[in-house]
Amino acid sequence: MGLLDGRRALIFGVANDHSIAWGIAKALHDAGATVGFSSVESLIERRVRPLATSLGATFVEPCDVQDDAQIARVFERWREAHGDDAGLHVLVHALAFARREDLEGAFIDTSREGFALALDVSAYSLVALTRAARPLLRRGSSVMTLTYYGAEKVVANYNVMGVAKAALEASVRYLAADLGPDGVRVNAISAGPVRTLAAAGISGFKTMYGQFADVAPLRSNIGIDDVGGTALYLASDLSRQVTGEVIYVDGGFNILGVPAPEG
Ligand code: NAD
Ligand code: 0WE
Repeated sequence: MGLLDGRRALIFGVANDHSIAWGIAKALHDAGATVGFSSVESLIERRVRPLATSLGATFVEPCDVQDDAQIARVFERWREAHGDDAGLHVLVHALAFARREDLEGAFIDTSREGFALALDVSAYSLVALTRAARPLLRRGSSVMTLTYYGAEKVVANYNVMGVAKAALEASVRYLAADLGPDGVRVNAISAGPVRTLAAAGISGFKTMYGQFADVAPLRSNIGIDDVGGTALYLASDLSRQVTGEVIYVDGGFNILGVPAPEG
């Protein structure tokens, strides 16, 4: 008996087995959910398919979230695969993108194109995916996304991604208000730093990652299975009256103000 027996989840954002989306997929699958995956075309056969197969998943479809036609196609394929009446109980949005040049140097130098790209892929895509999924969502369905503390406070180099995550978190609240009357919940998980592909090569990430474990109240880094646990809570009826929230999986880092004096 699992918390998600008989439920179907569609997960966007698996790139490899370090992805936060993969930690979430494992947790939902372990709780009894049927999981399906969508990712960018280039990752599907080599990266996503083998991982999907290991969870017994057969639904694996490409989608670049910048393309409305590709978004529409994923949900058409979902209907073909599961039937017109088959609901989607859990929608996981775990993707983001900004130009690398916009994740270094000063935020003030962000170009119009770089700003639009980051906001389109990292924030608008949640709105577009949720709207496309809406006919499949049922009373009790749960939509979730991934965010980061740089939405709220300045984190060096996070720059335009911080602005995109602020838009994403606000979008969670507006979507929660739109879908609440249908019994559909929308929430965000604000994760501490994780060594994923999206963190690779970020200048200063390694130092920040190490310092995080020194100062976070729980004195440890977080992992994708930790995010999976909170995702399972958000996917299940355990969180049935929780919507529009940002839930932190960060060892308490976000509560800190002035650090304790040395010694
Ligand atoms: P990841 O690189 O494993 O995943 C990012 C995913 O975004 C990849 O699968 C990539 O293919 C996908 N993506 C990028 N552009 C896309 C597009 N146009 N269409 C479809 N998919 C696209 O990295 P991750 O760290 O697991 O990131 C997942 C989410 O978690 C992101 O929203 C990220 O901002 C967030 N997050 C990450 C951390 C961290 O420290 N790694 C912390 C907090 C939140
Ligand atoms: O949301 C993120 C990372 C998102 C991301 C990462 C990349 C790297 C490769 C978006 N776009 C790109 N584009 C690329 O070309 N995180 C929360 C991880 C992260 O990224 C940082 C961080 C942290 C933490 C960037 C600067 C400072 C801290």
